Amino acid sequence: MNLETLIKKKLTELYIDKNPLESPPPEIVKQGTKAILAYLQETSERKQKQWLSKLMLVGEGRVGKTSLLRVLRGEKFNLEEPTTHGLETKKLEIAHPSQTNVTMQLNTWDFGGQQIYHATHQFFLTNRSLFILAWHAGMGFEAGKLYYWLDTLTALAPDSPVLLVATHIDVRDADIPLTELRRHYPQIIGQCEISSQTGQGFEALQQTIAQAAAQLPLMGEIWPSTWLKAANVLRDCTENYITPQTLQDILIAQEIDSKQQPFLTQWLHDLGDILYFQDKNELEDIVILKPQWVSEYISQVLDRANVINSGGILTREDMKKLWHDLTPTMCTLWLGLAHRRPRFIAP
Ligand SMILES: Nc1nc2c(ncn2[C@@H]2O[C@H](COP(=O)(O)OP(=O)(O)O)[C@@H](O)[C@H]2O)c(=O)[nH]1
Ligand SMILES: [Mg+2]
Repeated sequence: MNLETLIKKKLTELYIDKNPLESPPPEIVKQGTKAILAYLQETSERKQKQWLSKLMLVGEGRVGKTSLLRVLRGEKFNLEEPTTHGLETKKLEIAHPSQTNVTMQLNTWDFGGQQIYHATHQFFLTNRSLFILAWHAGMGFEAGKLYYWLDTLTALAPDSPVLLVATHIDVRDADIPLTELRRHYPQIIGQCEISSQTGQGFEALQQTIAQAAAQLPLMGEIWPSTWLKAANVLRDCTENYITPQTLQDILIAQEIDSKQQPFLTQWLHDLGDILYFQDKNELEDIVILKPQWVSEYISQVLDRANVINSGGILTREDMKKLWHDLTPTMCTLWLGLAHRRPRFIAP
């Protein structure tokens, strides 16, 4: 008897929660028999492993984040690397540390670090990613504000591994109380010391990233073929943002039923394909399909001299002027966000 017949006729209770199964994923198992069966039915037909996850680069501005990504990608180091504005999203391919012929793909999010807007943290620093927290060995770890960054990551991405990376070791050796830091912040998985200029330390960095990436929750996950198709439809959408209702309509058209939808959208959120905060009141009315677009908006605000001059406080009027092309719903959303956390950190 095939699975479908079982579901229709006989099988109504299925207990698999204490089994050491690789699949279904725990979030599906938690939902009970119906969700498990729906998932199994999907994956039994056609399924595919996806070697995908997300790598976030954080740290102060000019410490060498963009440069280290360039070198990891095999691109040339640029001594005149221009400052990153907003958020740069790209991809990094890296060989799996133990599975032969498997290339993992990391969606990399590289932030322009010198203009940090508090509200962007709750937007962008999503959980279930690998974080690289970079600091400049020549300037010292205090200038790198490691405690600030580690506290932020502990609050917003408590389940994510954090790899410290000391850059510029061609200038000075890395000096840091690593044991003490690791005691305080168990998320730290270690530290790599590199020079993007000389290439020193990159082999170890590559290996450490590969080991950590291979253990990320979504890495090597089995995707039902309908989920893959729906994910690609969403990736190809040209809109910057849509409503949750439109998202639902798109997914229904792709044969993703309402029980599966929250899981698929959570995966896409964790991978950085979309930003959809299903459990945050002021953010749950919008699905952002182009995360870079949000950061461009925030950068516009930060670049405005009057914001900087007034100590980083943005008035409601400023905001209306800046975001005049947004729909009223979007405006309300931004205003709500800004009022919750009305201060910017000065450069
Ligand atoms: N000597 C040296 N210069 C570096 C290194 N990494 C980055 N730089 C330079 O430091 C500056 C800032 O680097 P960038 O990658 O843009 O920093 P980001 O703002 O953190 O992305 C650029 O001029 C880079 O060329 C390094 O390891 N050694
Ligand atoms: Mg940069």
